[in-house]
Amino acid sequence: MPKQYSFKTDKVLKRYWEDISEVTQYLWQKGWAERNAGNLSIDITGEVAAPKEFSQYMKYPLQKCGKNLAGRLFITTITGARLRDIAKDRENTLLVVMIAKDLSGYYVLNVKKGAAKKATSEFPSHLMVHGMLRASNSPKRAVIHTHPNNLIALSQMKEFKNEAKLNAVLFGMHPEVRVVLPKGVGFAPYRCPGSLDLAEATIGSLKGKSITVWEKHGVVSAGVDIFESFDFIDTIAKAADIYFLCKMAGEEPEGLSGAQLKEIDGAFGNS
Ligand code: 2HA
Ligand code: ZN
Repeated sequence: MPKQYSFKTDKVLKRYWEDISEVTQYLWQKGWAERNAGNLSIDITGEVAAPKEFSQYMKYPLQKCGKNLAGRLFITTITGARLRDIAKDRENTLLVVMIAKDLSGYYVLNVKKGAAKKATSEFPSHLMVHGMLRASNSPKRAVIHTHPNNLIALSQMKEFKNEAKLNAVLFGMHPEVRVVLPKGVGFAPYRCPGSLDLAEATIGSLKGKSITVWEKHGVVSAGVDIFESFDFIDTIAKAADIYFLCKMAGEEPEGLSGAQLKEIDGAFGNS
């Protein structure tokens, strides 16, 4: 492994690995990361030096990538890697990649040339989200995709397959949803995993928000760091859990009233 970008020897990268290990263990323990499910990316541009010469690195083509990502560096999960393995095997689960200046592809900086290790299958979605974040000068740099059971279940139900109804049920189940995510969640209609279509549906639904639900598939969350990104998911997953706990008890949850939500907005300064 090229030494400069090692998650073992580089202090900055090691620190990221520690944080990523912690959060991916949570995802696994929550039951949201079966097999190789889920993936993540963090924009680390400026935190580790970019290489000047690229001949020693493997390059993979990119279908589509925003101009504002040219030359930027990211940590991403490797396609097919198990999130639960990151804590014990950083070298076969995480990549450091740099987007080529001409956007023709991305270089893999931490793996020997020839070792076929590509970025996550959902890289198109991750890149589009990062492009959108940079375009709006957002401080957010950490994107997580995972499969929270009860949010996926909600997105399977006719009743909740639109943004307004999904937000209404989630806001109603717990006051923290309104506190933590006053703009609510997005809703991206079903598209094939890994596709550019899904990436476009993702940014279409994520505008102005921190998290979106992929119909019948999972969520994509963007936070200032991986912990915030996780917290957004955890907050709405709890709301979905509460909804189903009531249903399993044979009851229809009452939900918070409009007046109660308004009161929260006033108390927490939500605009
Ligand atoms: O990384 O979750 O959506 C595997 C997936 C694809
Ligand atoms: Zn997925």
